[in-house]
Amino acid sequence: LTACGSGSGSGSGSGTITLGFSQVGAESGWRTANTKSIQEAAKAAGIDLKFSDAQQKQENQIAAIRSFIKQRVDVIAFSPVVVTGWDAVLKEAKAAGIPVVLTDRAVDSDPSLYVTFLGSDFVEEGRKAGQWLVDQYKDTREPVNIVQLEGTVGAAPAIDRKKGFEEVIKANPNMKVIASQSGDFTRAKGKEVMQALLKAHKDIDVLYAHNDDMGLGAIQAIEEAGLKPGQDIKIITVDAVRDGMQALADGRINFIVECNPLLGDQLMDIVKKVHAGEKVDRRIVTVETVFDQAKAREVLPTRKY
Ligand code: GYE
Repeated sequence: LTACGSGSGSGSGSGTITLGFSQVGAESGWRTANTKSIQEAAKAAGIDLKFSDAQQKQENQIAAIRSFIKQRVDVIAFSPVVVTGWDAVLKEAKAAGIPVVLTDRAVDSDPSLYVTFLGSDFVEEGRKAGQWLVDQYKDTREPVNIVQLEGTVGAAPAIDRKKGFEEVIKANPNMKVIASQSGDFTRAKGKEVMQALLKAHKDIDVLYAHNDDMGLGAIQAIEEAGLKPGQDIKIITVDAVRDGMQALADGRINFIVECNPLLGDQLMDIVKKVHAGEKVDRRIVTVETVFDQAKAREVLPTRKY
């Protein structure tokens, strides 16, 4: 017999923790930085990382998680592409006795099906974006026409960034979201959707994009339409990755709400604790800030991602 039923994960017997991680994809600069952070942190922590890229498809994530269960990894972590549809696979992990840690994005499953959720407060990010806009236009009596580029349909950051933003801009009755469409968090889609929006609406004052990449794609569309991003159309984005920060410093974006992708070290700490049977907080919120153009110029030289 070759099977060694140690019962404690994929067990080489060396005591090394095996972590199965299912990543959303490689859709944005944020995601690339997040992946790098997780891979580097696993290495530094001596954790054996089995990394799987789902290419933004839930079915791929479910297949990856099932394969981790089959391999009997010690801990499973994943960043769920969308909020719904995880009950079955989470129950399978639970039945197999493998703890699951959520990172970055939330699910709507019963919280007893996972140990903790490490990531940002996306509603708060949306509120910060909205608050900046409300402050900018506080003396304006004319209508402010806003277009919104939403993230992936059904994804927690898309749902929540919209919610927080729309909640706060209600304070100014002049502000109106005249169009809101998904750009799937990618630069290419951001450009494509913005091209269509520019054709359909001649009176766009503000663009709120749920991430830097869609904002950067939209900037190309705006420039190709002969308009000046940051001036003719004010632009707010979320993430604060290097390319976004550069555009902010250059005056083509007006404001960025930070969303921190460097979750690797915190994730590995959680994995170690969970594996050791220690208690962890059920919700761990990332600490984040906001950047205007002056602040972007100041921090850009030392920005890591
Ligand atoms: O803002 C976006 C990425 O889930 C927080 O996903 C993450 C988001 C991030 O594609 O750029």
